[in-house]
This record gives sequence, structure tokens and C-alpha cells, in this order.
Amino acid sequence: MNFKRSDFPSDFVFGAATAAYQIEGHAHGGAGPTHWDTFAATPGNVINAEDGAMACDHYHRYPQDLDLLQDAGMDAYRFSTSWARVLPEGRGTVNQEGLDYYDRLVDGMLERGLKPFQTLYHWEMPSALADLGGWANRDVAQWFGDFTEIITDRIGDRVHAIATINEPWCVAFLSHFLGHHAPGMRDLRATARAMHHVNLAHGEAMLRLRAKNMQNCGVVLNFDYPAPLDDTPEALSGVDLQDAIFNRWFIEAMTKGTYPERVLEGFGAHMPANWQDDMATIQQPLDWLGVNYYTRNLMKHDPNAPWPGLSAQPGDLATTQMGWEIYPDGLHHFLTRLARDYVGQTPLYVTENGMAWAETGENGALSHPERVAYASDHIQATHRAIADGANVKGFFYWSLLDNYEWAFGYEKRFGIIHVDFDTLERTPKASYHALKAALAQ
Ligand code: IFM
Repeated sequence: MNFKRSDFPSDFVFGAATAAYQIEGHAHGGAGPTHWDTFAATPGNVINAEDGAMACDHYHRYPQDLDLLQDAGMDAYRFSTSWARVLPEGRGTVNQEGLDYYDRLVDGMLERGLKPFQTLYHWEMPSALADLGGWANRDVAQWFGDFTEIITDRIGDRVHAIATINEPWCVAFLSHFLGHHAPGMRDLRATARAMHHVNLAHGEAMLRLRAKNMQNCGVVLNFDYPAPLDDTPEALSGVDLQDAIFNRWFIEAMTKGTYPERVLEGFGAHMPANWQDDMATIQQPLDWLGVNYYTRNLMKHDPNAPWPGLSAQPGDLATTQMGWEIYPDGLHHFLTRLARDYVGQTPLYVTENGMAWAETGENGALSHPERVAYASDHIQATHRAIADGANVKGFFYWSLLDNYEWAFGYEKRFGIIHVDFDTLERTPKASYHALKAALAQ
């Protein structure tokens, strides 16, 4: 790594991130069915039709995983609490086993000196609520608020920070317009509604957290860097529209109470009735903002194609196992831009950044300069953003473990710890050791 801990302010937090469905083993502990179980069971949606039933079995092996975080010298662990594990039907009867599990998990972090960074929703909508329309149903905001209260009553006294929702763009646009994630819809009307309701659910959860006097409440948004494919007006228009849909829709609503006009034009009459009345609920003060950043895309807009008429493709930079271009300057861009245009000195955390890479050699443990360089260059970009005035308070590598990469099943490996999905054996990779060495300095 080309950084050391002492390059950063003494209160800067280094950690690693995971999400419940991707690692826990959803079959364990009385969790209810989710829309990811049935999406995965539908041929063609997920590589090898794999699901999160066993995943990394973090549900049983979390003590070992927390030990590995502690041994690496990490300060914090970003995890999520599964709605369907706590409320198998999404509402109503509580699964005590689920609450007990999160209780043990948080205590395990504290025993090891790790700050718990909780995310309330990282994508596993309970099936019973998906049956009612899930994110397309306005009631989702209240259902999510109720879940927020139940889990907070149990572990809210010990978590260090809480995010409402992880990557609303994926929850709404990727899942209802592009159809790549559960529920696999491709419908403009459902998209317009999901895009609004996910923001409304964020606002409602913030209100419920505030009513319980919770501190350190925020949200985790993802940002992709859109660059023009060429120097035509169509390419510049594509950059602006992609930026509006992907990057501005959520942060603008949450911090300014407005939506970008170009997206509203596309959603047209499909926005929920009287959506304007919800903007005050959505615009809640944030204690911190989580920034997930991975890549850039080259954009072009075709004004004659049905809205949005966008095409995106990688350029000629090196790419990861996902085919994503590696562009650390994009992280610097978003950290400084968010501070300048949206949140001022509100603390920013890089809540996800990392790469999928197919390490070779026994247990994937061979030296792999690509992942080390990726992490190192993005941590450097974070450092530059701090020097340029962004109040960045932490960096979480995605991910602690190789895990269930959604529609890509178990094929794409993001972990700094290799997981053998036959034996579930964990083996720290070269990037784990490199991070550990940098954090020790
Ligand atoms: O694995 C995902 C994670 O769940 C959300 N952010 C992006 C990661 C890599 O695709």
C-alpha cells in the first residue's frame, strides 16, 4: 500500500464492509423468505441460480470474521441487519432468534474494539411485502419505519452509526427499470414510484430514529463517474442525464428537497400523486453521508430513443473482474463535489470501495498486486480529497469476505479474505496483509 495510517487524522476510521444477505446464510435462524430468494430461483437471473441460503455462514462463523477484522487493525465493521431475519413476514411477528443474533454480533464487535456501523436495508425485501408491491407501494415507508424501530430498540444503544438504506439507485432503478436485481422489473411506472418511495422510506426512518434520540444517523448512496464518450453534444447530454438519474436524484432530494428536472420529465405522469408533499419528510438533516464508489462509465444520449436513451460503456482504462474501469480520480471528484455542493462539512465516509478480482493460486492467496493497487490508489484519492477540504472521516473496503455478488452469484470475488464456498474456510489474501501492514504504521 502506498499509504500509512499516520498519514490520516487520528480519528479517521478504517474498516471493511459486508451485507446480511451476501454473507450470513439466510437459511439459518428463522429468517423469512425475501425477493432475492425467488429472483435467484428464476432461471436466467443469477449465475448458476445461486442464492444466499448458505453464503459465508457468517451467522455461525462471525466470531472468526470479527477476529480477522481485529487482527488486521481495523477500527470498524460495516454490516447490515436483515429485515426478513428480524420480521420474517416484513411486519407483525418478530423473530427473536434474529434479534438475538444481531445482539451477539454487535457485542462481538464491541468486545474487539470495533465500532459497529449498521445499515438498515441492504436489499432483502421480505417476500410478504414484495407481494404487496414492495418499493412500488407507498406503504413501504411506514413498514420500513416500523422495522427501524424494532431493530433499534434492540441494538440502537450500542451501534456507533446507522445508515437507513444502502444504494437507493440499485434498490429502485437497477431493480425496477434495468431489471438486473430483485424484483427484476422493467417498468417505467414502477421505477418512478420506487425512486420516490425509497427516498420517502429514508426520511421516515430518519424521523423514527430521531424520535428515539439516535445519534450519528445517515444514508449510504452510490456514485458512478459519468464521462462523455466523445466530444459530441449527445455525449455531454448523456453525462448530464446519467448524473441526474444516478448521482443527483437521491442526494438532491435528501439535502435540498428537490428532484432534477430531466428525470422528472422522463418519469412524467408516473410519479406518485402529490409527491411534492413528501419532500419535507425526505429532506432530513444528515449526521453523516456514506459514499460508495467503484467506477466510471462513458456515456452517450440518443434523443430519439425512448427515455432515457442512454448508453454506457467502459473506456480504455484497466478494468476489474466485473468489467468496471478503475478510475480513482472519480472518488476524489465525488468527495469534494459532495462537500462543495451538498453537505458542506457534514462528515463523509467512503462506505464501499473495492474490486472483484480472480486471484489465482491455492485458496486465492497468491500475491495479487491489482487489488492492493486498487485499494491503495482509492485511499490515496480519499487523502487528496481531505487535503482539498472534504471532511472525510473513514474508509471501508468492500468487502471483508468473498461473498454472494447478487446476480453474479459466487463467481466475482470482492474480498480481502478468500472464502472456499465448499468448506467455508477463510484465508486472508495479500490485500488483507497489505492493509494490515499499512494500518500498523
Ligand atoms: O456487492 C455490492 C454491494 O452489495 C453493494 N455495492 C456494490 C457491491 C459490489 O457490486
